[in-house]
Amino acid sequence: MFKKILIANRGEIALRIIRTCREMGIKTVAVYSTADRDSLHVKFADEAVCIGKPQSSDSYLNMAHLMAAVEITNADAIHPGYGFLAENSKFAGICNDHGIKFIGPTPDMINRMGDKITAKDTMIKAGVPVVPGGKGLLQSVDEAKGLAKNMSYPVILKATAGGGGKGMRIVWQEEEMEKAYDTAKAEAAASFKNDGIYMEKFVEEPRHIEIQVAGDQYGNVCHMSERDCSIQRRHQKLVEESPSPFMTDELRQLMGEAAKKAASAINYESVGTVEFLVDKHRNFYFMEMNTRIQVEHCVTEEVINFDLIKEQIKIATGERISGNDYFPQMHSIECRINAEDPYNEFRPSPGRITTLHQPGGHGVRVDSHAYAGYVIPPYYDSMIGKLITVARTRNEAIDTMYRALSEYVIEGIKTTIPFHLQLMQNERFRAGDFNTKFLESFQLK
Ligand code: MV4
Repeated sequence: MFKKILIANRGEIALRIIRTCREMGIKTVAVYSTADRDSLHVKFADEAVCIGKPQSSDSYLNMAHLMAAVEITNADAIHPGYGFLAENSKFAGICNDHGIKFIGPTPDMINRMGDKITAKDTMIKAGVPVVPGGKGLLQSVDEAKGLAKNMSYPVILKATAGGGGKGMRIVWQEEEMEKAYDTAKAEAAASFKNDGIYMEKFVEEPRHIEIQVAGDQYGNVCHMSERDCSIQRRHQKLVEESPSPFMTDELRQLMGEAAKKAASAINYESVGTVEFLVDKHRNFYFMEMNTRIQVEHCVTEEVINFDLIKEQIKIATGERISGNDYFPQMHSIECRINAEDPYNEFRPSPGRITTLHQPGGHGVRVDSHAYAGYVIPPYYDSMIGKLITVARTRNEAIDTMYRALSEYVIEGIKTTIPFHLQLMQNERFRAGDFNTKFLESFQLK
């Protein structure tokens, strides 16, 4: 087992990882930028090393600074959390070269899922359903027009180096193709230094349903059922839940097996997530695989009663997994508490938290690095915590969430709490009647 893990991250996920390490008897090293000097992850870790200036490129993304921190603290493994370097194959490779275990998959696995055309091709060969579309990169506008005519409009253009919605263009008719093609290519080049784009049939009003998986170093894989992440705004998830209100036992079986096939196809090692689009007829299509722990992993932990970070660390040490799948025993919902103003287009609202009271009680979990007096720096993402509830039924989990949100007091900054309070009372949300377009028509009162 590892003796000391360096956590290459900040905020609630750094704290989340420290907590599991404590339970496992593993020492922790926090790293922090000068803007995070007073952050909770710094106080709760056994050791802490400053790795640079506030800008992520000078600190949490700076591989040389991180490796120096590993060296001076004698850590034997790095946990990357999510975001920052979590899906950076170069960083995973550097860790390996220095004899430091990167707690996650190998660089090759990251690369095979990081390039979306490669990932899709791998899935087709493995027999995992993918959205119908063109084979490989588009070479010209004329090719794009021909393909789109064949599969019929609407279609969607995506960047092969993309993911998470960046650089996508929906094209409804041929007249729009030339402009969409050029802007998609230009955006891809600017965002990813790779202007490769490809085409898919546009699936209208889909749900975003993802399957948690785990694989070990010996080829065993299992799935841990689904999370519904359809409540998103501009590709930012706001609410996640497990199980999905749209799920059936049969669909879970099919999607679970498909997700395991996806993981097995790259001999996946670590915990990971296979994202699917699900249409109204319950057809499902592979979208992408996230080769990291995700923000919303907690709802899975609550419904299967299982510590995913502990599993991730155990797999990294070479432990075997049983290979048994996990099915939801409870219902869990997560609301992301962001320092944003929901009345003002979710504009970031950094600054000092003057008063803080966090909810508690039966069925309530708060994963947060916030405390009274904490100053939220403007340099990083605006999530200051996750409120997670668990109950036997979806209705009860929603009722508990409404009660817990009502107890939450955060003063000094604007937060997404008013948005969540209204969503929990929304009839369509309560009926489970939503898809990825739901928030476009949601009006905050
Ligand atoms: C799609 C799609 C419809 N059809 N692909 C958005 C994020 C990126 N991972 C892929 N995305 C989409 N791909 C086809 N062929 C619709 C989306 C999409 C979406 C997906 C999940 C959650 C929210 C979304 C919001 C808008 C569009």
